[in-house]
Amino acid sequence: VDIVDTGNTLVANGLEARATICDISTRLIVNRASMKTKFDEVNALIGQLAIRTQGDQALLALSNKFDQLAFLNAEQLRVSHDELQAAKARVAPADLRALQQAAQRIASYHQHQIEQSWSYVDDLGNRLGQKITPLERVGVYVPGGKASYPSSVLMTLIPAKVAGVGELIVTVPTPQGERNDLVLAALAEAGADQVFTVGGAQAIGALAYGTDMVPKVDKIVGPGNAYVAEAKRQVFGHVGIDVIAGPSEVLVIADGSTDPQWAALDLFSQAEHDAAAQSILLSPDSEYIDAVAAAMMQLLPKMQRREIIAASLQQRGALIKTADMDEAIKLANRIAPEHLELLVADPEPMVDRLTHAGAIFCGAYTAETFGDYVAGPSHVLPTFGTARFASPLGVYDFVKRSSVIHMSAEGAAQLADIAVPLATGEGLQAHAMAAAARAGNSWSDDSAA
Ligand code: HSO
Ligand code: ZN
Repeated sequence: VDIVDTGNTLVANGLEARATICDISTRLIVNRASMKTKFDEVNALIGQLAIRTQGDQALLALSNKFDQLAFLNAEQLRVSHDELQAAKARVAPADLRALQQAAQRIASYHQHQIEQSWSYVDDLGNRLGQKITPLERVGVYVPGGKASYPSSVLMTLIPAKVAGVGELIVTVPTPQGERNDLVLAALAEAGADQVFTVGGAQAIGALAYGTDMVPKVDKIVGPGNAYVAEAKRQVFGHVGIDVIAGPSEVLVIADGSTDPQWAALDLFSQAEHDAAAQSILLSPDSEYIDAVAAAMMQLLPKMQRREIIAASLQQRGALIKTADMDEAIKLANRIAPEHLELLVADPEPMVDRLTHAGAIFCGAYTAETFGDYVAGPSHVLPTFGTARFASPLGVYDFVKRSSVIHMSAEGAAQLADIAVPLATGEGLQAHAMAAAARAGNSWSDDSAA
């Protein structure tokens, strides 16, 4: 698809960060980073060849290999509760307080998501209901290395805790054996039950199938790289999973009323995560677009992660002039972004019209950063257009529902009249007889006819 470039401005020209300014949307829609699948490699690691057959032996060997460790036995991959507490004690008090305050707010938000069991009695005296049960054991994958975020620990474990999950098993890779105190402190704070310094597909395999050391879980949640995503896809069905995560994205819709620097910083916030991350601005106001572009140019050289920001903007960024706000809304729905920022004077009426977005950030003061850390909702969100069918990670991901049916004598008598012909129509005689018996009727071939 062609890029229609207005040619008048290129963002940060000369600073190697040219987000294209264009009139149409097609480019960015096709320009999402590809989701590479690693089917064969992952299948070999977790499949018949390794974790499933050799368990902890394979886990140890693969962790030593991929994370450059030199452990002699698998138990060394475990992080004890004492170690978690020790890490917490090493964290600067101000940082610990920030973690705890964020944790508080995340917990409060998720309290609102708690779903209650319910039941009602119908006019025949039958009780019908739905019972909510938390999952017994959940595995949480915490990314390691350059994307090791204590905030993500809170954003995954706290919704699970609020849901009442019985046991939380966490895996976090530690390349070169480097354990991140803030991550461990967040794990202590959020109440992880068992923690293993294991990553990649092997971590997912261990959680899904269990080893002597790592307990088998019922569901695996949390973001990870392409190997982790593929591994989750492969174990799905044997265990539950949340979503297959792709690179992070922000789409900003602006009417020109917000300080262009604020918009520039929000676009940078997403870009600084990863060269594959995507930041897009939509605005009907071309002067505003130029002002944001100018702000980006001015800010970029001062950014510590300017290389990553520049790479992300160059590959996937775009500042797009739309005909009007309506077109911006239509495009946003088509893109179904992970994060949608409305830097507009009156955001509320727009929210109703936005159907596909992981999280919607309303108004000039709502930097995505607040959502990333402290507002309350989980920052684990559907990426890659999956907001068309998926939701943010939430309490509902950590519970399941059971239907509950309690028939009364009268209900059985009445509903047998419906069940018997349906069962008979399906050729299932025992079904028909089981219902007829409750109605005090002996089932006969006549009633079937
Ligand atoms: N924006 C990221 C989450 C994050 N930001 C973690 C900072 N730390 C993906 O939603
Ligand atoms: Zn972020």
